[in-house]
Amino acid sequence: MKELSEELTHIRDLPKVELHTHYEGAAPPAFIRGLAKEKKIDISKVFNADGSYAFRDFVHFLSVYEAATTVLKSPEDFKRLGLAILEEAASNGVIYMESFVSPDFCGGGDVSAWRDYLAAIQEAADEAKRDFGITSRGIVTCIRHFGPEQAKTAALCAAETAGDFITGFGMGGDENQGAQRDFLYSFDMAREAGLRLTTHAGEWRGPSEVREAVQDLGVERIGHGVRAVEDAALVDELAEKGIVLEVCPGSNVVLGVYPDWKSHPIDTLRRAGVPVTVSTDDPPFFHTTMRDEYVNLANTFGWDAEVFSDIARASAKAAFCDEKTRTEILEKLEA
Ligand code: MCF
Ligand code: ZN
Repeated sequence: MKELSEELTHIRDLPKVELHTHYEGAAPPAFIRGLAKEKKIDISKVFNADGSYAFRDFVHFLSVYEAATTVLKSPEDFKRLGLAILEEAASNGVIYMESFVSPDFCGGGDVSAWRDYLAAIQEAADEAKRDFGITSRGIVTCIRHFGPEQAKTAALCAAETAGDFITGFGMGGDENQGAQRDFLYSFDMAREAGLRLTTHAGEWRGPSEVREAVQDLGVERIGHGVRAVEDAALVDELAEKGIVLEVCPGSNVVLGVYPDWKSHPIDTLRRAGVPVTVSTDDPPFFHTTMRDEYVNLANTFGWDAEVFSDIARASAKAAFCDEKTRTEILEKLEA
């Protein structure tokens, strides 16, 4: 491996705030393989010969994700996974992390079962805070291609457990199916329960999808949102309203939203005044870490430590956490 310059080493090691990761999507392939072996479940199709996750394109990625998730059966499995994810993130300098968690994979949308899974997820978060110094929160997420009816069960789970740890509600999945407004009932229920809102938009569909996410669902953050760059008026609107983009450049390049890092619009959006943040999405799937994202951004766009510090502060300001926690994160970033 090429040695990093002093400046790049400094950038790589900066404290980071990560707002967009999917709980199961952060599972190392070896972790999933180990559970599959323990439980004697054959998910060999999920892996390449070299042991990495195998997928051809976005739609295939979604089905491989779901297949990998079938080995995560008990609350205890989710606790073990949580500890593994948070330890890895902390080793990349992440001091605060938000994860999408889905009742669909944790009890199938049943509120009482969800409470058991959530208790295990929270135990992992508490232990990781104690042992690795990383603070975390959960965003309950409905899955777009599972449809609006199933999303209502996720929203109910979210509303019933809204509090110190579950602080947001969101939507991921196949953006090419249905419309944002089909999920209004669920987003309204979550909003009424006091949850903060985000949704994946403008990853596969263009600017109109981002506009609909803001106008129809009233979200304050957008997962990805990068294709907003194709509409100058929308870019101005996002900047003016301070709508935060949870940008995951490595994910976009691997899934083929953009052919390479140079073509990625994160720098254009940032220069236009849109609040951009940086995340890994599903790091082992996309062969990335927060350190890799930082180094690639510095190499591609010439960003210096000041740009990354600005981004970390903007991320802390956009975090779905209480004000005391936000102050603590901001203090850690300054230190
Ligand atoms: O951000 C990436 C790609 N775009 C859309 N959705 C997802 C991504 N990673 C995971 N997801 C979805 C997927 O449907 O989120 C769900 C998965 O089943 C998990 S949410 C805990
Ligand atoms: Zn995502």
